[in-house]
Amino acid sequence: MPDAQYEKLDEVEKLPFNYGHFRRLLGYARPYRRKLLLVTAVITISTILRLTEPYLLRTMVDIGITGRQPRVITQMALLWLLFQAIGGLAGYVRIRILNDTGTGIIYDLRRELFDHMQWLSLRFYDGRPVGSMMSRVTNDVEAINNLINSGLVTIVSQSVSLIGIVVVMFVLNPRLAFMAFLVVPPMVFAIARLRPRMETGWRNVRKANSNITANLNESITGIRVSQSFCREGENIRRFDELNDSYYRTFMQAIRIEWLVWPMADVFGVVGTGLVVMTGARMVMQDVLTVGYVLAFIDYLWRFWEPINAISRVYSRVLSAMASAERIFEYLDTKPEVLDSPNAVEVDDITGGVQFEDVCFRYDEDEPYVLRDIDLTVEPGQTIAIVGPTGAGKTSIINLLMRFYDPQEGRVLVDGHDLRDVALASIRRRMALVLQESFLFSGTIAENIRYGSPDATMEDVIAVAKAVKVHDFVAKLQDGYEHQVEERGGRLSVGQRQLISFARALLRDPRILILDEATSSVDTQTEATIQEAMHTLLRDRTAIIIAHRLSTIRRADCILVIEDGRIVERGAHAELMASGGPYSQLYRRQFAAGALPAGE
Ligand code: TTP
Ligand code: MG
Repeated sequence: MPDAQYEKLDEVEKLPFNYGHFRRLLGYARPYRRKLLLVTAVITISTILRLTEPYLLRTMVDIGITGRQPRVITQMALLWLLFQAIGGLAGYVRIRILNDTGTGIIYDLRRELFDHMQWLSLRFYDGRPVGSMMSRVTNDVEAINNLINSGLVTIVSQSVSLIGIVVVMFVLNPRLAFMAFLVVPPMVFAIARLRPRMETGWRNVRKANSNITANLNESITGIRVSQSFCREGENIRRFDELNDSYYRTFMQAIRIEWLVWPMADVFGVVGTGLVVMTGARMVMQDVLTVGYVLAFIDYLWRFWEPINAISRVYSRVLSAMASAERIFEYLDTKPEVLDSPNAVEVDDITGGVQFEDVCFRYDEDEPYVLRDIDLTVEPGQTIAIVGPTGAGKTSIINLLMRFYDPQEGRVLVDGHDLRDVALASIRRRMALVLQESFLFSGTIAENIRYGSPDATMEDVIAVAKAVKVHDFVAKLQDGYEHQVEERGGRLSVGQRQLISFARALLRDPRILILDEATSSVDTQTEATIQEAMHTLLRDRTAIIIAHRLSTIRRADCILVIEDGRIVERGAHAELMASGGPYSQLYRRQFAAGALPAGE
């Protein structure tokens, strides 16, 4: 994989915290707002109860101990126990509800993301590593759960705690409180200065993570090629680089926090020192009792806890924000190929296909791969497309399936411009066999039934017989229930292709599109496929990128494509007689012994 495909880490240090994304993220919590309100209430109550502890301590010291009233000591101890018990119960409720909402939000978000990605156009997929896309649906969504599950609790409980403490401290003694909070402004200033770096830091961590997944995916998928070319060392080197980059970005992001926590501690100690000094003097001047000063110092320590906790959670919020940004980027990508608002539903089609002056390129800054393509296929006809590799044959099919829209010209089916009809209603009547057949993990029967879920087992067997794959399947131990591994791993390429034929045939399409793979079959299978093709083509419009002479000869018209243009068209005999590009191609490709027996 060229390194350019990996996500670039940000070098710019200042990127503003995106409140829009934050609000949008909160939107996902909306369906759970009742539960979240309940949690907030529970957390608030237990936090407030905890805040009474220093005051219980004060009462115990000033009234119980100094005033020699043992009953007050017992009362305070019992109260304290009770509050602890309530706190424990609140904790249980909190964990239960939050796990529930957190997982619920993951569920919603993943589903939305997956749904959306199912509709995205191929152009979206063209330029992105699979692993990096996977990473958004897995890791990034997970990071958001982290935010909800632990981030939210911390933020709510610690904010309540913070506000409570500040209020209590000022109520207890404004002068001491003032001393204690002298250190807050410089601290806030320092954190505000560090924030942009923290944000960039966490964004980079997510990117580095996604690069690892992208590399991993490709390494695993391509392991055969890697091993056969002895690229293990090089692969390890590349992975090391990415792994290293993750290590570095993470350390960079976390380094700032190493600064923040001790800094908070230092500020805390200074504040406490000020309070102890002022408090001691006030006790000696009989302005304040010892119990108050003790309670005050206790509150002050508790004051730093939320500050610490919130600054720690802040990094998690930033990390989740980086993830949210990545998720929203996908959600905001509109499918390019989209039904127009007044798209016509097509009931049935007869199967006529037309290309009118079509020009097409995959990317705006790349050259055209198809130029001035004009062609008409009458319903029921078979058209063969031939031409050298890279000529644009598969691209023609990509347009006919409307995987992409052409930049110029029109593609019509039954006289409807593909851009004006409901795509599903047309695709329903078309079937495509790809150049590289793709099977899904599942049984053979499930794979054949992929495009026609309602088909019965009899139908499945009938099409399998028609394309001559039944005998092979019947020989398998578990027959049609045989598990095909991912991408059809346990089947031969030819077997996979036959199953793809069956899958296409079962749909009984009006227009059948075949992108034949040349090399993958032996002569035995070749003969089998020829027979299968015969069945496949009967009574339908067929557009076939053909490498087999038998198919080509049977075609009503042969199109010869070179360099994105149709250079010749006509029936086999005609083209042979004219001695043009086709006859040359024919001689090169078929006459040199590649001709199947009997042709
Ligand atoms: P294809 O249309 O794939 O060429 P082909 O099907 O005639 O070749 P083959 O016989 O080998 O299957 O490609 C035409 C050009 O378009 C080629 O230069 C590659 C480019 N291309 C893309 O840029 N993106 C794509 O997704 C495809 C399919 C092709
Ligand atoms: Mg091709």
